[in-house]
Parts: sequence; C-alpha cells; structure tokens
Amino acid sequence: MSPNEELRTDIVTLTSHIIAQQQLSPKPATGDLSLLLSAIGSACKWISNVVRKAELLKVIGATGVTNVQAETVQKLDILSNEIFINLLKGTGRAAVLVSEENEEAIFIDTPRGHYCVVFDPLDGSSNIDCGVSVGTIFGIYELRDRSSKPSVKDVLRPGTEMVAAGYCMYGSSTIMMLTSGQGVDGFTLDPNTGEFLLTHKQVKLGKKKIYSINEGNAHAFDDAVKEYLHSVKFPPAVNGKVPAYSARYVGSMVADVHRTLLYGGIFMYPTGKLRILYECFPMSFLMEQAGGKSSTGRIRMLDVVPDNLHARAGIFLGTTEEVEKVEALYRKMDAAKK
Ligand code: FBP
Repeated sequence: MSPNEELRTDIVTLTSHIIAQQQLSPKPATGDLSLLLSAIGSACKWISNVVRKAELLKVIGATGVTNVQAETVQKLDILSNEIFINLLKGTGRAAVLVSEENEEAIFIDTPRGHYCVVFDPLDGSSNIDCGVSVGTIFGIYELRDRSSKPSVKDVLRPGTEMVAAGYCMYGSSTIMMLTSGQGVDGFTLDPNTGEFLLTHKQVKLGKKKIYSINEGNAHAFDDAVKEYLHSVKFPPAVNGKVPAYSARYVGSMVADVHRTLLYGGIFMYPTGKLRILYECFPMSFLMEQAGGKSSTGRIRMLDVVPDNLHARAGIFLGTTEEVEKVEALYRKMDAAKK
C-alpha cells in the first residue's frame, strides 16, 4: 500500500456481497448459486491477469481458426474459454455450459449440478491487439426440472427466467457488474489484495444523452433507426433549448454498455450481430435492474425465446425514454407498411 492510499475498513468483497444477497433470497438458499458466482469472480480475475499481460506473454493475435459464427478466434478467446469452463466445472454446481466459443452446449454429469451458465468469455476480443477494453459476459439459469436430464431446452428460454447475470470489464480497471434480480452492484478488482471490492452500490442508470452505434452499417439500418439517428443529430428545441446528444462508440459491447449504464443514453446494434443468450440477455437484465429498458425495437428483449444457442437479434438498450422513442418509430414504420 502506498503511503497516500487511504486505509479502508468498510470492506465488502464480492464473496461477502454474494453471501449477503443469498440471505435476502425468498427461496431457502442452498449456497449453490453463490458458489457459481464466486467461481465466475475467480475466472474473471484470471482472465483479467491474462488480458493485462497478453502482449508480454505473446498471446496477442489470432489463432488462424474461425469459430462457429465464422469469426476469427483470438488466442485469448481460447484461453479465457478454458479458464471459465474449468472453474465452473470445479464448482460441481453447473449442469450445462454454453459458450460463444463452443458450437454445442457442454453437459456436466454431477449430482449437484442444477444450473446452466451461458457466457462469452472474452467479448470484443477483436479489439485486443490495440489495447481497447474487452470483457466477459455471463448469465445463469436454473434447470427447469432437477429430476430430468439437462438439455438445450434448459437454456432456450426467455431472458426473464435468468436468475443472475453480469459482465466483467477489463479496462483501465477491472470492474464486475452483477445482478441477481435485486438491483445492480459493481465491484472493482483491487490489484493489491486480488479481491473484488464493492465500489458501485445499487447502480442507477445515468441521465446523459449519449447515443452509441456503429454508423458504418447505416446502409443496412431500418428506417426507424435512420429516423431515430436523425432525431438525435437534429433534435427539436424543447422550451427554446436544443437538447445536445453526444456520440460514443467503442465497438466492444461491455465497454459501450458499461458507459451507458453509468452515464446514460442508448446503445444500439440493430443489424443482429449480437447473440441473444450470452450478450443481449445478460446486458438487458442488468439494464432493466438499473432502471432502464432493452428492446429488439418491437418487443422487450428479455421476452425473446432464442431458437438456437447462438441466435442473434437487433438490440436497443439504455434509458427508458430513448428506447421508447426507438420502439415508437418501429411501430410507425410497421404501420406505414401495412
Ligand atoms: P466479438 O464477439 O467477435 O468480439 O463481437 C462482439 C462485438 O465485438 C461486441 O462486443 C461489439 O458490440 C460488436 O461486436 C462490435 O461490432 P462492430 O465492430 O461491427 O461495430
């Protein structure tokens, strides 16, 4: 500890927070979910360590293979995936794992495995070589029926049935945002102690007017999206004042959603690149728990039922006001087509 560093004693670690949340659960808690969340915390610490040393360990760059989604697999994707899978398997509480990096679900035969974890071990990995923030995204379902054999049906369910979700961002600091349906809390990794410490208690969505989208895809946008973008660039005056929007786009979902969560605004990926189960659902769960909204443009994102493990959807998430503007423009567009 440096002499200037304040000695803190009001410490809440990720583990103590998870245990406290467990006590609040209306269902008699077994501690199984807590164990899984704790393993996810450990996995994220390991991934953070590898990401930070990637250049030095020479694990930067592509593997030369493409994944099930025809995307280039980075060396760090593989490492992060193995770390995540191994730590989750080690809990003995996970029955089904779905990773962006694996075409098929992984089934684990273990007597106390009652949960399914869906995850993207290293989202935004195409940005790694230039040092941009990347992150891990995860969501957790409970098996539908503990007495039946686990199947993909246990994860091909609406996002409203997730019991917990979160992301960990490897940026200027390593920050994990977590919800188990009782609001959103954020934890910053203290590099000295190796602990995630509670730094963002009960996060509420910011109020800034920021729009975030890859406009290079504008040629493929629906008219509703084009109209929304026009409205934020040339907003009508309200009481004689023109509301000024800012544009921000990192191109790494975790970083763009993290900023949206803390500052406010709207993040959009309308052309259906992002995966429903392990990108759209966890982020939508967090966004709703922070007081915002998430939509496909036509329906609530968490009501979607994915028809396959790697299904994709267009997504608009952020402050309720902005997401509802997009939804209204979709309704207008659809009505005009009738
Ligand atoms: P990867 O899983 O291949 O990294 O793609 C996901 C992602 O990087 C998101 O994190 C991000 O929001 C989006 O793709 C950016 O896409 P684009 O480069 O088309 O703007």
